[in-house]
Amino acid sequence: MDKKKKGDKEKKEKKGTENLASLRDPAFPYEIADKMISGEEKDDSDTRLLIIDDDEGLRSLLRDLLVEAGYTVDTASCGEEALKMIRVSTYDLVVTDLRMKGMHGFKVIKEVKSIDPGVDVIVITGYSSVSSAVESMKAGATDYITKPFNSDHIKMVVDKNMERRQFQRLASEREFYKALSNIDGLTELYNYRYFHQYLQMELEREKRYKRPFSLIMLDIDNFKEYNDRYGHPVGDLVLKNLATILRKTTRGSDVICRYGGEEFAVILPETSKQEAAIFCERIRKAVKNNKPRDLKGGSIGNIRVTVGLASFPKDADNKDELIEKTDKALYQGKEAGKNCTFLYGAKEKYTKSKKKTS
Ligand code: GH3
Ligand code: MG
Ligand code: MG
Repeated sequence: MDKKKKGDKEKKEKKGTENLASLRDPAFPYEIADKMISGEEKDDSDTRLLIIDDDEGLRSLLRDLLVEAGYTVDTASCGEEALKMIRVSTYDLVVTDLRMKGMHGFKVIKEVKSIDPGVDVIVITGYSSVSSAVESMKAGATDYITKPFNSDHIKMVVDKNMERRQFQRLASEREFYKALSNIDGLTELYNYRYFHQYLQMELEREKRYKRPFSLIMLDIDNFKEYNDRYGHPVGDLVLKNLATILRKTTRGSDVICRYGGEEFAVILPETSKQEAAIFCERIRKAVKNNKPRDLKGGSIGNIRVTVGLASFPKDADNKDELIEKTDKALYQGKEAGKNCTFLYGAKEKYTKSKKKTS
C-alpha cells in the first residue's frame, strides 16, 4: 500500500468525465476480445457486394460498374438464391431489386437482415412510389434508388455506404483498444485507471439518487513469503485464481479491479455497509477455503486475505476520502492479525455476531 506512489499516479489520471456506460458490464471487453480472436470481426480489406436482380442484363451492368469501382461482386438472379449465398458467405452490402420472380424484395430484405443484421441493403427498383421506399426502409434497407439509374449515382451511394461502414468499424476498434487499456493484463480484471474512473462515476450517480454504496479493498496476507516459497510464477497463478474467486463471489453489477500488486478493490453499487460487511466475509472465507493448485495440478499452500471496508455516504462523501478510509480499514485489519474483515470506524475486526459495527 504505497500511498505516495498511488497518489501521484492518481493525479495523472483525468477525472472520470467520459461516458463509461458501455463499459459498465464487466464482460464487455472480454466479449469483444473473444470476437476478435475467433475472427468474427470482419477483415477491412475485403469488401464484398451481392447484387440481386432477375434481369440478367441489368445484373451484369451493375456488376461491371461496381467491379470497376474496386469492389468484389457476386450476383444472384432471385431472392432464394441470394439467401443461400448469404448463409455461407459474408457480405458488406446487398443491392437488391424489389419486383422479382419468386420472393419479393421486401421479404428478401427482411430475410437478409435476419441472417446477417450487420449487412447493409440498398434497393434499386422500377417502383418509384414513396410507399415502396418507406416499406423498403421499414424492412431494413439503408438506401433506395429508382430505375433507370445513373451509374455515377449508384457508385456514389455504394461508396457512401461503404465509407459509413468503415467509420463504424474504426469506431468499434477504438472502443476495443480503449476497453483493453482498462484491463489488467495478468488477472483480466479492471485496472487501477478504470477503478478511479468508475469510482468517480459511481459516486456522482449515487449522490444524485441519494443511495449508499460500498468500497472494499483486499490484500493477500504474507504474499511476499508465499512468492519466496513457491516462486513468482506460482504467485501469478494465485493472483489469477483470486480474480476468478472474486468474479464468482460477486454480482454482475459489482466492479472488481486489481488496485496494485496483490491488492484488489471491489465497488459494490447500492450496497450498505452492513450488507457489504457480510459480503466481505463471504469473499474472505471463499479465499480461505479455496485449494490453490500449481501448473501441474499439485496442491500448494492456501492463501488468506484481509479485507477493509468503507461506505458512501456513511464514511465519506468524496472519492479520495472513501479510498483513504477503506485503505485505513484494511491497514487496521492487518494490524488486528490479518485474515479478517475490518470496517472503517470499528474498534476491532468484524464478526457477524456484532450488530453495531461503526
Ligand atoms: P501483508 O500481509 O502485510 O500484506 O504482507 P505481504 O507480504 O503480502 O505484503 P508486501 O507488501 O510486503 O509484499 C507484497 C508482495 O506481493 C511482494 C511482491 O513480490 C508480491 N507481488 C506484487 N505483485 C505481484 C505479481 O504481479 N506477481 C507476483 N507473483 N507477486 C506479486
Ligand atoms: Mg500489498
Ligand atoms: Mg499483502
